[in-house]
Amino acid sequence: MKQQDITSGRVQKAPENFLSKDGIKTVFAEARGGRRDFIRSAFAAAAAGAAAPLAMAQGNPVPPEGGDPFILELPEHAKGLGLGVATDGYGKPSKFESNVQRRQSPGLTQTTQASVSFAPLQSLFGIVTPSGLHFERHHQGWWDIDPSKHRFMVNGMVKAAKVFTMDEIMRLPSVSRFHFIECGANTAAEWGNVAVPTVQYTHGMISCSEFTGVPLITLLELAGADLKNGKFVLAEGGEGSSMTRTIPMSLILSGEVIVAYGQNGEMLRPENGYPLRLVVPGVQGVSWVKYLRRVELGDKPYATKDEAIHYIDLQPDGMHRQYTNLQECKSVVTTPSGGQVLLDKGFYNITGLAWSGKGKIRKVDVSVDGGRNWRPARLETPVMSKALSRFNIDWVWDGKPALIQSRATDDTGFVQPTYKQLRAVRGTRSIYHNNAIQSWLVQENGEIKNVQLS
Ligand SMILES: Nc1nc2c(c(=O)[nH]1)N[C@H]1C(S)=C(S)[C@@H](COP(=O)(O)O)O[C@H]1N2
Ligand SMILES: [Mo]
Repeated sequence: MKQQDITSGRVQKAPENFLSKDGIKTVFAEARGGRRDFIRSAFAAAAAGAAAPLAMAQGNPVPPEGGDPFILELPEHAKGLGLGVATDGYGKPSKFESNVQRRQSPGLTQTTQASVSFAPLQSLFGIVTPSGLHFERHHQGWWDIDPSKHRFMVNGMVKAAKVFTMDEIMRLPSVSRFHFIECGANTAAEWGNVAVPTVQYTHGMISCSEFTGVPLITLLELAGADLKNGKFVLAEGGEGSSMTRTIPMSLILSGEVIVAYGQNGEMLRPENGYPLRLVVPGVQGVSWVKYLRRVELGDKPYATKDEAIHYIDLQPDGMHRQYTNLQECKSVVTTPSGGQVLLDKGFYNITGLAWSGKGKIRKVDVSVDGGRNWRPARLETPVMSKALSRFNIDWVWDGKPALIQSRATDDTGFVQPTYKQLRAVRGTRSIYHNNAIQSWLVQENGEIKNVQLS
């Protein structure tokens, strides 16, 4: 049976019971008043709580009436002996976090061997995607390749073709850098209309890691590459998908393109290309060739299948745009977001992610009234080039319907467009490269829905 691909853009309605079944519903702690009140009452509660176990330890087991037993009574873990060190040697998340998972989108036909999994953005903090939650996109399945048998070849316009073992690559000077990777098809289904209910499925084909490896320029130089006449590099993956992409030399000469073996302090995960993948900062995911086995230096673009017929954008005039390289400036509020529920009026931290394939995020504005008024969010530091940036902003919900949006601006001055602005330029028949402003509707009952404003 042919696997349904994200690229078809066909969508299904999410099953009615989808949210609760999926364990996505997030419930917020009750909090009243503004930020200062909120913080003050939080401190007061903590101070009251701190005294209690001491009092109990001194032989006063009677909790004051109405007190919270979870702070007043000594729990099992305060009395017994905890576990010894984990014997399997590799730590796992708490069992109470088992709903934080990569998932198949309900907007795509469900298959037994799925080819896309989405990262649970609604559950993540900061900018680093834990490696086990990194989104996945496999054109021909994934493999766990024996690194001792993996080879990397540089050929084409070079003095002599050169083959590297992993050991040879890993003794070369390395760099470590934080970058996002976004599939060109991220947010694809939303071109038509609202397609999926949660941020995991609207935006979950993005992840951010610290990658470690050798700049591709170093490996080209070692092979005696003709850097004057070589204009493009063909990158080729080692598994059966014939994943080949053209990378312009301009990106490689800057030293930004990395032949990476490391991800978040350890070797790449097999799903993400172990033992070697290309890191092409700012460029759509498809160019980040996994299981990288060869680069060829040439003097013109290669027009491979994945750039001639895939990852192209049908323009309003009927022409196709090919070789879309940079992922343009984009952002999304990850909490509160679709599928979550606000339990009560009062203070909430609105948080989200912003990124640009062209460089750093300069600012993120947030609106809670569908774009009529905007306030600048706080950007967490450091703000890094072609990496995710985390933003936060205070909000006091008055219990009335609210439309939450974020709008990012990058350091080139590019401002993330509305759907109206994007469609005015790109038309409506695109699949890839949707960077429009996302809207979340907070309803009076606290439930949050994915909506599009026309
Ligand atoms: N060899 C190989 N490289 C590949 C792919 C693939 O299927 N095979 N998929 C590409 C696509 S379309 C994307 S979006 C990213 C996904 O990387 P990830 O699975 O690590 O998230 O890898 C790219 N590199
Ligand atoms: Mo992709």
